[in-house]
Amino acid sequence: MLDRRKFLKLSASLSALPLLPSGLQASKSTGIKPGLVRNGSVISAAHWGALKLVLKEGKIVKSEPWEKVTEMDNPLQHYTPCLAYRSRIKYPFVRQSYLKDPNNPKPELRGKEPFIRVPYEQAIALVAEQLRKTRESKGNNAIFGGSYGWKSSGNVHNARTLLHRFLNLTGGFVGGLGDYSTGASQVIMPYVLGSIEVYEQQTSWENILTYSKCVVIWGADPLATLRIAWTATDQRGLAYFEKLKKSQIKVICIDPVRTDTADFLGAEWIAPRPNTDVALMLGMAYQLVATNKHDKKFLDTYTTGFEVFLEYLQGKKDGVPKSPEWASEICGVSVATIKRLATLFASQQTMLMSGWAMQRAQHGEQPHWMLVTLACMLGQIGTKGGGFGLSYHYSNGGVPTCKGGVISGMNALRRGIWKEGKFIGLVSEAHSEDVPEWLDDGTSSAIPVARIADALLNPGKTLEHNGQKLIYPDIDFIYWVGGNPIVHQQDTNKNLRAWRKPRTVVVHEIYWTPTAKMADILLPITSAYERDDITMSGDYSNMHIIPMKQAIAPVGESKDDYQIFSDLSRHYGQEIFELFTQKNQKPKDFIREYYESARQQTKSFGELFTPMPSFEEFWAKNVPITFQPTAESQEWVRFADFIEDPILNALGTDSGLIEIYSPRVASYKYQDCQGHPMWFEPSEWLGNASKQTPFHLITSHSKYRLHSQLCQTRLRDIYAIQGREPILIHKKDAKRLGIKNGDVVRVFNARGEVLAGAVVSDCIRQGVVRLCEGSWYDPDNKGLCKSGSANVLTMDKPASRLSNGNCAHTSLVNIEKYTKPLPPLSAFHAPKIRNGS
Ligand code: PGD
Repeated sequence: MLDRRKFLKLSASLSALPLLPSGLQASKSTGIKPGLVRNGSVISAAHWGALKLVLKEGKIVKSEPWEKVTEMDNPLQHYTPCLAYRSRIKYPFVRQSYLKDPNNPKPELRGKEPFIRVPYEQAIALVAEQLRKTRESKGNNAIFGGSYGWKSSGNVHNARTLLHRFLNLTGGFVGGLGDYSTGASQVIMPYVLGSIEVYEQQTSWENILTYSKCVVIWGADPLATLRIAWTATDQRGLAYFEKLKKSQIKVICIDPVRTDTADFLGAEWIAPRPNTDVALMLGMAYQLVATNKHDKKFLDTYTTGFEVFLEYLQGKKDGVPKSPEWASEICGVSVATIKRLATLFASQQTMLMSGWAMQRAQHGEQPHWMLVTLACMLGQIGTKGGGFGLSYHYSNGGVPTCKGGVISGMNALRRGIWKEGKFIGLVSEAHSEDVPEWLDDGTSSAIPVARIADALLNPGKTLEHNGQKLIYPDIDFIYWVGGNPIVHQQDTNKNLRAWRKPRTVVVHEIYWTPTAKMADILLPITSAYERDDITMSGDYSNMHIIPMKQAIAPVGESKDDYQIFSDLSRHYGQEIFELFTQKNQKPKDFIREYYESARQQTKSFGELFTPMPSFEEFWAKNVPITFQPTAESQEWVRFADFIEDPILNALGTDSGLIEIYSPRVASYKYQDCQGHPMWFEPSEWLGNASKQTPFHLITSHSKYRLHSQLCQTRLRDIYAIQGREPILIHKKDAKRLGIKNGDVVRVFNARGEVLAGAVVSDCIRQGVVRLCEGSWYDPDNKGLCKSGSANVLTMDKPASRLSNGNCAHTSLVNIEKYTKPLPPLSAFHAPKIRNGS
């Protein structure tokens, strides 16, 4: 809680007269926009935190965290000087055949033939005309605007929402359901717990440090993933892990890899085979029942369906008791360890912190459903320091929420109704975005995000999804902004076939990413450092409001997504332009509006509160505002109110209780996701590894990137091996294959092949290899990816009929030493361009 002394100190500092940053001056000779800092510093933000950017002669020369809150360095914060300038798309481009004849654009040549530089106005007119043509000839459901991606921080320049705003106004589009991060969990958890759970605030770290006796980090590497957050990281999650290290709390990491987090915390490492955690948990659950250590009172009071699950657990239905012996055969963890862990967890306050990787797999609904079931059997949910948490590794979950103003952001508005080329008005509130009334041909208005390649290839196919039947629309126009789907989607070769099907692909990108190279019409975008914006930090903590001041002039002819969509809106008439721009507002007007509305919220909070100065003062001062947590938020326990009174504070499930058995899920009669958590054998795992594919591939998130972002910077020099993405391999496996540390290897399966650089180690389970996702796809003329993009090897199957989540961590591969001459990388260069630079 903020005491009065701190409050007065803060008010004094905030009421200081705004100082103009040193060197604030216009320069005609350098072309620096008036108002930009030429020599000095500017505050901005990225997913990797609030940044202080140092400028020299109008160029970013240094980048560092605005505040230091942990001893751990976050290397992502230092590479803005490189990120701002390297691999930039400087001009609008159109693919050669598309420019020649958009009616016969030879989509099979997409990504293979040269681009031609065109004037900006021509590119805009072409997008407007071709979009209109597709709507008229094929309907709104031929336009895919799902456009998934992590974009950049900033509440105004929110690329995907801006795209949706524009596509909504001009008639509608096919969107995406769910996300890649938690595709399986966010669908099953509402049935089990009544909320998606994965993006919920966690029991506060203060409680963990005071009351937990054991912390289990299950399939997560928070030291890597807490370097970033959806808004901008507040960095406190890492600081709490530092405190965990200093505490007496026992830490256990269950993961096929001995992660940086495990090493840092000095944790006990338990390495199951990938994709077998459910079997491991079932073995523990069996042991709890066998030793009468399961909490019957908790199960009776707060859950439903345990008896159905118990029959399965004890093998009453299938004759297979899910004993520690049975589990050990599948997961490769010893019987003694399974029994010991079950006893340990039951005997003391244990917090099961799970990551999301294990649900990014075939049958991905099961691990978190089973984890919740195990936690129910332990009976510690809703208590201080016990239970489970699905977001301690992400966006600083568990950092107490601060009391402060909340900055809102751009919205997608509602769909415009058009008749015979005329705009009639917006659909009523009653017809929200979720209502597919505008897709009048019976196809689906949104498809699960990871089914995109399948949908492009199979129009008209029926997809079972979460109790419904969806029909794939016939997509003929892809509009993508703020994402890198050629890298993020599984099975790249299938994805490329799919992307060569529609007539038109429009992409807005900052960099020459593999997705940008697959565009027909390509518009160059400013980076976050070339535009004004505003963001909050923390996601759960709402700790800071950060001014994101433009630091440098736009590179080349790049423009903001907002500018481009505003210009496109003009092609649809003045009314659409005014609706899109909210009566010709500039980005700065939105920033002011969001700030002022947050300031209004805080006015009712009383004097024990960090005050927000006027917008002018905040903007001129160029310093983030920091809010403070309250005593209540520091003591907050997830599910405490439900545990206190499960009738008054019932969960949002059908029964109001935690559903270990869900009659509704059972009623869908899906073979691959039934009424309670179960072990299913994946189609590719070590249990069916063969001579052709003996290794299980896991594709974790790199600690040196945010997915594919930052891949082109000098940061890559720190970790790449002979320019290739590192692949972690156990030393015994490497020895058998004659592979040495630093060798380049070929990793392959029936889906494709990549080059990678071997890191030989004992910190990975034998038979498992790890190649992090996100390296920019870089094919040679036979399709061998020279840089090591993991998704060339992964499978594009749905997790199950329930969620249709992605299966990024369910693949078998082979690996061999690469002995041919090394092909040079081309991933970070511009492709062939005619008439341009
Ligand atoms: P990013 O690399 O962040 O990956 O996939 P995602 O597409 O989000 O791509 C963002 C792109 O947006 C970058 O190319 C960046 O330049 C661009 N961009 C940034 N700012 C702007 C802007 O203002 N305007 C425009 N127009 N563009 C901008 C990530 C996805 O990958 C996710 S979320 C997950 S969880 C999945 N994880 C895995 C995995 O674990 N394993 C595998 N094999 N595959 C995965 N794929 C998924």
